[in-house]
Amino acid sequence: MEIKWWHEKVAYQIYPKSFYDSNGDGIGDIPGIIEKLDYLKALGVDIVWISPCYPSPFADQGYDISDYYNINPVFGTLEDMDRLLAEAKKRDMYILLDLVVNHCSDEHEWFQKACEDPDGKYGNFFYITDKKEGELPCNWRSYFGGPVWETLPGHPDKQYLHVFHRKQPDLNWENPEVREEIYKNINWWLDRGVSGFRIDAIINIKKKFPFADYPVDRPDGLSSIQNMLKEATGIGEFLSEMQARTFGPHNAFSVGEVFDEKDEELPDFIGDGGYFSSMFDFSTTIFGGSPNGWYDRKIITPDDYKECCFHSQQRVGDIGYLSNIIENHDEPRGVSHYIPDGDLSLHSKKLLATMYFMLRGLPFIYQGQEIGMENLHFQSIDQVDDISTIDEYHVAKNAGLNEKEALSCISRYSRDNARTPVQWNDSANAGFTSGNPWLPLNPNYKEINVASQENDPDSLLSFYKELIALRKNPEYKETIVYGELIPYLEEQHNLMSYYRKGDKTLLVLGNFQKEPQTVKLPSACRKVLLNNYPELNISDDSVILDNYQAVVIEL
Ligand code: TEU
Ligand code: CA
Repeated sequence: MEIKWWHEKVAYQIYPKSFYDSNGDGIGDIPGIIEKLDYLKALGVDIVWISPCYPSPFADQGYDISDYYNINPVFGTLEDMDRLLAEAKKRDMYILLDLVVNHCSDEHEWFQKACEDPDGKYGNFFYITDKKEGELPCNWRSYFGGPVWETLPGHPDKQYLHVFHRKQPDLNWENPEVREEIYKNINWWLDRGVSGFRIDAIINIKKKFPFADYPVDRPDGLSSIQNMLKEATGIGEFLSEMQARTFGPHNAFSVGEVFDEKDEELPDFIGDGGYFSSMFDFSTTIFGGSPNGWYDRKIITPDDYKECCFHSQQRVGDIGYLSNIIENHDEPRGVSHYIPDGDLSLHSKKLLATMYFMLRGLPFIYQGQEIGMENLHFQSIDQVDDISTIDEYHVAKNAGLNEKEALSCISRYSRDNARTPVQWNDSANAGFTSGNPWLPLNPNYKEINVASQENDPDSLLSFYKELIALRKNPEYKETIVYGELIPYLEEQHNLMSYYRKGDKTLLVLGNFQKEPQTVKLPSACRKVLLNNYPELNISDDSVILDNYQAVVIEL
């Protein structure tokens, strides 16, 4: 694997609406990000990915872009963005933007023009078809519920395709003019000083033609998009063209939101000269998923968690470099998701942090994760803002769940869990805003907040700093960044342990349960590099790990 500038880094995701509000309108903004750059620098972060901050009607929180060349006034101005890029540069930090090009907003000029003249140039920027009485071109279900087809505004005889919300019409990647527009925009941002992109929903850009029905998989009579995607071939032509025209020549970093790729495609996606620099490992986030919806998901256990991580690590090997996460803006909070109910504690949060952070790959921290922010417990569906959660609530109710049951399933998986504002301190609204926050805060901010953890050497925040410092320690960097990952005692229940082997041999051990657990050692420990307890009960050939104890030792 060719060595690149991003391999040794640590990345952090900002969801701008909920990060930090500088002007009291209740919505986070770019000046707010600038104010907190020193906080991120002190944490040890190098790369910052900012979820969409472009003009948008916010039908899907900015993942519906109406102008690719500007900043949403609610977040600031283009000058603010330039200032952010300059301030980041001063601190040796790198800014990534979100590239949302499977679709744009229905309020984008292109779509407006397509509605004015569906047979003209812009009609061909989208997938527009003639309507037939009582019949859709195909039975695909949009990700947010209902058919992917919607009547074209002003044209009752025509319809357009949207795999997400109806306010997110899909762009027609088959049209070279569309691709040119996209590359032009990417290069425009890269030339402005952006270091790369996180690439949204990218596997959806290649559709299977002609439009056809797939097996119905829910009572709504529709079929999941995934059923179509499995049969759509040829995405590689688009992705390699994009790489060659944009990221490649700029030596930019790109991380793809890629799902369902086959083993044999991995070198094309993330091998040397692949479509992307990296892609997220979603194996733990999608675990237990059901075609029926969230209400029917299997709850993940520590053993499942471990198997998912090891499986991804093994299939990627040294073909490329995964980006590792425990949460993002589409997921519940990692600590609430992966730590069994009832076991949440400072120790278990530190264990989870250790387990994923020491994997081979680029670790991403999602805002608030470093202080252990937890899921919100929804009292009613009226508290929910997210369109995906509202859809899943109805899916659960239509399947026969009562209100309480439906609410409990969406509470577990809702995207809004991760979208509540960052908890900066214990003052009103957690110091996030001096106004009214756009989404309610998690009421636990009095206990869980940055200020209370900043000067506490035992806090989760301090532990994240230790993890990052270990990754950057010149003595261990080579091993942690590039070393091979080999599972150890894989069969031992509720134990997650693995070697990292490079010029050193490290062993990462985590007792994923409350009861103490004895673990045999393959050889004597030379040095304890990290421990979420003050003590370690260790001999030459074994160690007894306490309640959710996690350690990294050198052999
Ligand atoms: O998500 C893509 C995606 O595949 C979603 O279906 C995701 O699995 C779902 O949101 C879970 O409920 C990306 C963005 O990350 C997401 O926020 C956007 O809503 C979506 O694309 C559309 O742009
Ligand atoms: Ca604001």
